[in-house]
Amino acid sequence: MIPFLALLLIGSPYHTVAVDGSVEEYTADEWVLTDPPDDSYWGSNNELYGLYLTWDRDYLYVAVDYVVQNNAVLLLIGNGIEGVRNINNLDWYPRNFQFTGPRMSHILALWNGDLNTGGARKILDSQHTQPIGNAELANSGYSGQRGIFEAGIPWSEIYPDGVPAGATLHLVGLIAGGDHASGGESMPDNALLGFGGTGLINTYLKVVVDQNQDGVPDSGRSLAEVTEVVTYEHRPLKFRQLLLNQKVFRPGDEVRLTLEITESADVLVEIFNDQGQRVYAQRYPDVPGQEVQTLTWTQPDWNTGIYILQVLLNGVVRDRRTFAVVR
Ligand SMILES: [Ca+2]
Ligand SMILES: [Ca+2]
Ligand SMILES: [Ca+2]
Ligand SMILES: [Ca+2]
Repeated sequence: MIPFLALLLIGSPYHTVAVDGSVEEYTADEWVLTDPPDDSYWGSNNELYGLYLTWDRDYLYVAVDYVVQNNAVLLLIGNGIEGVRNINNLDWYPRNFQFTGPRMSHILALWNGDLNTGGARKILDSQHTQPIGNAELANSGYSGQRGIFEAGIPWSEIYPDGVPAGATLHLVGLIAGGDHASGGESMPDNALLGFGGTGLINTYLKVVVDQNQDGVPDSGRSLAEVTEVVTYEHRPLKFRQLLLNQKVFRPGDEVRLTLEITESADVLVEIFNDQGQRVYAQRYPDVPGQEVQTLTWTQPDWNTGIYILQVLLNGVVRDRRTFAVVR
């Protein structure tokens, strides 16, 4: 057994592969996900077949085996430090997916099998992305023709402040429609991903990059040892707490809203007067779930009257509080 195990470890990270749209160089061990060839909503022209992954000291290498026609292929990566749980408001490949568990910090995408319309970007916040510097990209697919979307991403771009001890990635591959559309195919499979509406993602490939916690991507480890498919519990988005600090305000008073929600969401706070006119609106993108948040602002010089404060989560879940302004 021991010589056999030793053999298995050969060819595991560090392994430098050519970013050329071919998966020939990957070992069987680096073929980390196999997805059914017939489980896409769209049928055989829009399928994910598998994911290959390895790394060397400087680069993470990923390769998506896919076919698409008039759809987008996405590979989302969460670095475990930062990112978003809703990618529908991004300035690049916005799609109607929400992520339970890890936040997504990097996105690789292409449209209709064409890398000229694609690339690799870092997700800065719920609206902004920026191209990953020095990313190597290659694609051998065409519209309706199976191929490989392969990328080499510098660790220094995934972890600009250095690889953290115990670094762990989460990845999920998706096929989606056009801007703000959802999807009908994922790898690993996601039981909550239907078609249309918001695509709920809670199952990922988890990759422990630094198991020995020394702040350096590990070498000499089998990918099978450090990868697993994990599912995080999806909690329906709702309010746990919504408190307004006062029932009656005077002009100049600080308004303090205490908020706790079950899942991370975009929060829109609006105030309406008793004529139904909106007199205040403030958007807070990607407010974390399961944490008490305090939002404060100063009451401007409004008229005496009764007002309704409305808080809207992801544009769908709402709650309201009534307050008065006196002079
Ligand atoms: Ca290759
Ligand atoms: Ca598939
Ligand atoms: Ca699938
Ligand atoms: Ca290490």
